[in-house]
Amino acid sequence: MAPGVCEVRLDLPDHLTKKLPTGSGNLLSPEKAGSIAVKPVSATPSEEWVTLLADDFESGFPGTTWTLFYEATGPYWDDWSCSPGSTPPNSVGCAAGGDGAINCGEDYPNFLNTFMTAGPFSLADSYSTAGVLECILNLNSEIVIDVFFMLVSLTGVDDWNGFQYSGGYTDKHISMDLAEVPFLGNILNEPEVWVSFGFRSNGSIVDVNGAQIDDVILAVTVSEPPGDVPSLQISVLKNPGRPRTFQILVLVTNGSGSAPTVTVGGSNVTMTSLGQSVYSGNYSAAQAAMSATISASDTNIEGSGSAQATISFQGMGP
Ligand SMILES: [Ca+2]
Ligand SMILES: [Ca+2]
Ligand SMILES: [Ca+2]
Repeated sequence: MAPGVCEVRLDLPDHLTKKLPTGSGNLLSPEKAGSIAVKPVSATPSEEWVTLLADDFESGFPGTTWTLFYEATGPYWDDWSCSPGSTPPNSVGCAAGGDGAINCGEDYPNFLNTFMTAGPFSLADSYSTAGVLECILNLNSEIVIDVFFMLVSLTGVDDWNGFQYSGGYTDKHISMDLAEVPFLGNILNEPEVWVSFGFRSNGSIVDVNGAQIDDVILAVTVSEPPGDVPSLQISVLKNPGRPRTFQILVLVTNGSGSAPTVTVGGSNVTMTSLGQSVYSGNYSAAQAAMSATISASDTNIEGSGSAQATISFQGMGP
């Protein structure tokens, strides 16, 4: 990750003022959203993408899409004309609306605490193998202290997870991989997903404009379901120098897309992707152990698959 970016998990404080979007039933079905001819920047031409949310902020804000959260009477996220972005003239700025709203070129205030959220969006209608949340970010903020957030939640109320940014960014394309969301992991195929963008400042030192975003896109690829449960194959590489330390390799066919769950004698082993549906993790057995049983499992839309393997240390001596 770039400097000034880190993973974050937070709840929205209960005391914030909440302003609901106009209208009701703001769930955009893929059919409805499919008329928006926008693909994520990271899409390759061969993939079929379904856009669940695409907002260039040229049709009013917060409209029927966004719920606003903010301290007392503001300021809060609102549309304005400031940085050109990729779809001028409008973006949304973190202090562009409400009491104490700033104009383009002015400093954001201390103690700003405002979020814009949208959802729920269903990622479960199609079998999704990839998905992204993206936007264009312009940011000037006190480094580390005053931060912009890009978040997702499975409840829409709390447990927001994602990334925080601080410092300076100009027309920066940022994205979150929905198969690897911080703290949540793979959220593809979740039936309800909310997205949020936020900004917070502390009691001293501010900068010009704060955070502005444009061209928010939430999109997933669609493909045929796997048709079968995952199947897993375990291989073990022993370390000749330390015979009870071994590397576990798991090949997953029809997998969920995230790392399989692997345990040895009930202890979890952290698995990382080596690509090509192969995952790797290391385990050290106790010196007295005569054998170790490895269990691996994974779950896709069709169900779960698992595999077991037992390796023996007999005859190795202490
Ligand atoms: Ca507005
Ligand atoms: Ca725009
Ligand atoms: Ca500050």
